[in-house]
Amino acid sequence: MSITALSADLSLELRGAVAIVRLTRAAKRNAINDGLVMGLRQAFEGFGPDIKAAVIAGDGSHFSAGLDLSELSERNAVEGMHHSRMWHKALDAVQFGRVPVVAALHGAVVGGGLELACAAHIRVADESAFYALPEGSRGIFVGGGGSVRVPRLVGVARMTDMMLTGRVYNAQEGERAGFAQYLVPAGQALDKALELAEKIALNTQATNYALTHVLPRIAEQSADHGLMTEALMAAIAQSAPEAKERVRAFLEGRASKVQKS
Ligand code: 1HE
Repeated sequence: MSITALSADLSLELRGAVAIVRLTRAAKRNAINDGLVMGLRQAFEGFGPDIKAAVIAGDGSHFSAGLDLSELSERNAVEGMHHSRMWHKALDAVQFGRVPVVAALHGAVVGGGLELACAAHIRVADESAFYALPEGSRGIFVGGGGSVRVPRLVGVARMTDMMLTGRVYNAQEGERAGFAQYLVPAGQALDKALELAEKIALNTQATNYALTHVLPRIAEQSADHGLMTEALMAAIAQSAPEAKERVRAFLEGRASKVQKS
């Protein structure tokens, strides 16, 4: 295990094949300033082939309070465009990087913090988590990919309501709505996220690639194109020697069965 401070506000810990990226700006509730955005991009673009899955988490009592509002007032419109595009590149590095990413959520998951969480592939929340898009009441709009990713997770109507009315979803409501795929007791989100990441790290490279890079593209395609892309990906995945060995292991009674949960 090794922990590296990537900056004053971000750390990287390696646990075998799993990387844990932590926001370490608890005093400011992990509000995301420009340095943090760029640090996130660097961290997720920097994984080598030994890293097979990642977890993103926040120190302190909240996952993230979103955009660092103290930096907002200094930008004109064009700078605002560049700023938003900088977030897009960073969160694309999370979503379309080398590895599946599990977000461990607790406390505030709001604004840009929610946008970051939505760039992960799986979200695990503990009972303290709450979700909001306070941009609406601050007179601004999402800029970190939220208008693309949030509706894909929970629907346009929910996002519109959250931004127009300031509605806050608690942890239970958030899980029902689809923000989180797992809901665990307070304080257990990171452990659960790590457990999932360790499982994910054991998948074949092709499976993890298909799920993180190909499935979201298929979801954007017409049914006809989607089915063709699916067939191509299925053929690639099943032709890999690791896939053949895994199927053989099952047929020879060497692999686990699917167990009722
Ligand atoms: C901040 C920020 C921030 C806290 N930028 N400094 N996001 C928001 O509108 C959410 C704003 N934050 C909050 O509603 C609350 O801080 C929390 C519910 C998240 C946490 O409350 P609490 O009581 O635990 O902490 P606090 O006392 O409000 O904040 C502690 C410190 O963090 C305080 O600074 P201090 O110097 O007085 O100690 C706060 O000012 C500071 N802080 N949140 C800057 N967001 C890509 S576009 C995305 C657009 C958005 O994300 S807009 C939504 C922004």
